[in-house]
Amino acid sequence: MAVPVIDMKKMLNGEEREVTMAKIQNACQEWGFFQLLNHGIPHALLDRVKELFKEHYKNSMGAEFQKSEIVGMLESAVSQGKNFGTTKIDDDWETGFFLQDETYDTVSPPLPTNLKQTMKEFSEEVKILAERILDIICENLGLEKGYLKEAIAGGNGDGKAPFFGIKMAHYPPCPRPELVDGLRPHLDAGGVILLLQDDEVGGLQVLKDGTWFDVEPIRHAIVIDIGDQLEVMTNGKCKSMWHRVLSKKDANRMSVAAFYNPSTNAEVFPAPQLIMKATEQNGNENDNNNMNAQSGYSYPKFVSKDYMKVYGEQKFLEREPRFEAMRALCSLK
Ligand SMILES: O=C(O)CCC(=O)C(=O)O
Ligand SMILES: [Fe+2]
Repeated sequence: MAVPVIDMKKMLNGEEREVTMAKIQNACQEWGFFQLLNHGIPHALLDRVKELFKEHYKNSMGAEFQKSEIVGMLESAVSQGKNFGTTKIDDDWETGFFLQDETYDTVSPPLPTNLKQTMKEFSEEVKILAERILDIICENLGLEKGYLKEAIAGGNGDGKAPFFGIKMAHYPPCPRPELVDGLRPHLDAGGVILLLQDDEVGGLQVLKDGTWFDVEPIRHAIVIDIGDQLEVMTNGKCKSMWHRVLSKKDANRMSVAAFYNPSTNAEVFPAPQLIMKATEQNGNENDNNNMNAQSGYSYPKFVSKDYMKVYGEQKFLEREPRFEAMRALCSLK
């Protein structure tokens, strides 16, 4: 068993298209993670993103990281001879920044012009791919084309847009990888996440049935993963899965993660059609609330920003209390 790798070139031809669509659905439902090949984003652009970001790290980020809190925490833990046993430091061996359309000129450290231009190009391409994926999911689930894109854009009227941002991260070499993760286990909160990972240095892992699986580096692949809110919208037909990044002793890993998330005011709830379908499959005609037939699981309905607020405080904790908080809030009926 391995994290699925799916070649989108095969979507072009009739018979293979069907098989590929089914593979994507299976990956969304069983893994919450998959790698895409021939996804349409020019390979030369991906190479440029990586090269320029690595250079930016070397010139403007690496030295700062060595002065950061997490480096101090690990040093003092080691010098005090702390033995963590199976517990790790409750923080991440990671450095990076978050880019949104309006922060390209204000992000710190400032972006060199060529990286800025390249990231703008990348962001346009990755948005197109995100929307393509959402439509593939719609087709697989029998939802109208554009349903998920609309639901994620949220609100009413004009100016609807997803909450889109790109996290650019480096996981520098770590002297004691057994004491601290690059990024602690967590679920992503949002919609669909598109990730460009290092060509050579692995470390990303996804948890399935109690086992951590590597998301192996594949040059020019894009890793897709599903966030909590897309799981809600698809009534569990796409799953948000636990994942983490291991730190490495002698290697520096980079990753660029594009978050295509619901807008702050988007109303998040399972697609009524999918609830109906689940209810029919369940053979229970009285049950017309948000019930997922397979698990008996009922997803909450909420406004995206309310969820993100709670997630911000509880990112590395279990999810159910966050959903409970949404039910208690009852901001939407
Ligand atoms: O760096 C990676 O590969 C994954 C990052 C991630 O999971 C996140 O930022 O939520
Ligand atoms: Fe994540």
